[in-house]
Amino acid sequence: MMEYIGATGVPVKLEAVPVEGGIDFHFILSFAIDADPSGNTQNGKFSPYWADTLTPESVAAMKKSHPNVKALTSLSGWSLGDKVLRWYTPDDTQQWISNAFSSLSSMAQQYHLDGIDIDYENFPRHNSSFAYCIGELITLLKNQSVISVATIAPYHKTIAPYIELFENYGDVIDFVNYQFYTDKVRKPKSYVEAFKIRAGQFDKEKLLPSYEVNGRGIQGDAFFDALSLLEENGFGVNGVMIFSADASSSNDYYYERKSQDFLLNSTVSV
Ligand SMILES: *[C@@H]1O[C@H](CO)[C@@H](O)[C@H](O)[C@H]1NC(C)=O
Ligand SMILES: *[C@@H]1O[C@H](CO)[C@@H](O)[C@H](O)[C@H]1NC(C)=O
Ligand SMILES: CC(=O)N[C@H]1CO[C@H](CO)[C@@H](O)[C@@H]1O
Repeated sequence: MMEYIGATGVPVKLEAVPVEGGIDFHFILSFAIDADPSGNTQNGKFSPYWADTLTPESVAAMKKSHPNVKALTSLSGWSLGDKVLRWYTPDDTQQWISNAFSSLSSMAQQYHLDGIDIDYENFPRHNSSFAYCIGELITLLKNQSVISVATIAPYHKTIAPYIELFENYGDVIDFVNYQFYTDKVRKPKSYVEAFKIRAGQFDKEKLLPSYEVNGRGIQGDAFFDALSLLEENGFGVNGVMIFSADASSSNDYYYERKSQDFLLNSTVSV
């Protein structure tokens, strides 16, 4: 499981989210941003901007009570306040990588993080530094055993830079949290078609179906019909990404419960 949490500012709590044993459950603290509170970029120095209810102590407690829980932070996201965030080409890529490595290492230690997710959503025209900087950053964080998990979160408009990243650094990328809800497919059959397309662009074993709670794309139990249809079409459902816990508290985490049920059922059936 992949669960984004903390992006909207509501006082969401990790322990409110139902977590089953037997599945790796990744909480993705949203977001760590290379910017000061006014949105000025900091040359790779990332700071935490998730809900302040998600404290280091609460992460430690959740991991202690649920050994299958892992904590990640997602880099960037769409915006900070009313400022839209974008990838920018650092003047000195080595300095950017080094600053990102140090700031994320401190954050990982403070918040007991196991990994990072990459969620840059806007790119300049000349974007070739993205794959290099992010790929080298993940490689270094893994090599120095700061993190053990790395995921990426492309959507239909950001496919090109993420494909470049995946082609060059796919070995260090564990899962693709593709935002299927941005493809606006609402029926199980078209969901499977969309999955096929993205599976061809990334790696079908690493690609996870995703769901936006109270959001865009497929909604309600049709999502679970889509998961079954994926399996019937020979796509193993190796996990589910949900955006986000902030919205799920209003429906008692229905999609988290049912997704874990689905994953446990399919594990049993293998
Ligand atoms: C880190 O990189 C060095 C040099 O390439 C390599 O020898 C070492 O095995 C790597 N360690 C890990 C944990 O990947
Ligand atoms: C999991 O399996 C049980 C027992 O067969 C079934 O009742 C339930 O609907 C399944 N859950 C999902 C989400 O498929
Ligand atoms: C290297 C890379 O990712 N280049 C892309 C930059 O963005 C344009 C569209 O905005 C793509 O067409 C390029 O492939």
